[in-house]
Amino acid sequence: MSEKVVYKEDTMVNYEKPKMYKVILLNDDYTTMDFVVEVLVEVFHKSPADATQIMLDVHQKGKGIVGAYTYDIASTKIAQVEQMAATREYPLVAVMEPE
Ligand code: TYC
Repeated sequence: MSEKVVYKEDTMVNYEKPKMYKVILLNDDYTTMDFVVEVLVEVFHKSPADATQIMLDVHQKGKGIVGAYTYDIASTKIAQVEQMAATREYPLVAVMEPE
């Protein structure tokens, strides 16, 4: 006797990859190099060596990609950069753009 399996409910599965957003750090003339490295380590979980390399790259080129994240995570990290910069009165800015 053959048996048929019937699922009571269909399950919708989203196979789409989430849209990713690049977080871009902008150079300025006033934020100290040490503070930028501190932000990259604390907010973006970079190693001190990677953070230093990214900071120098931004310093030389004017801007640089820190990483790519989902919209919510990128927004949160940008707000954390803004908060840390405001507390220390530095003009450091990070922005995001779709990948
Ligand atoms: N240009 C800054 C200085 O010479 C250092 C700096 C690097 C600032 C990266 C911002 O995103 C930045 N003190």
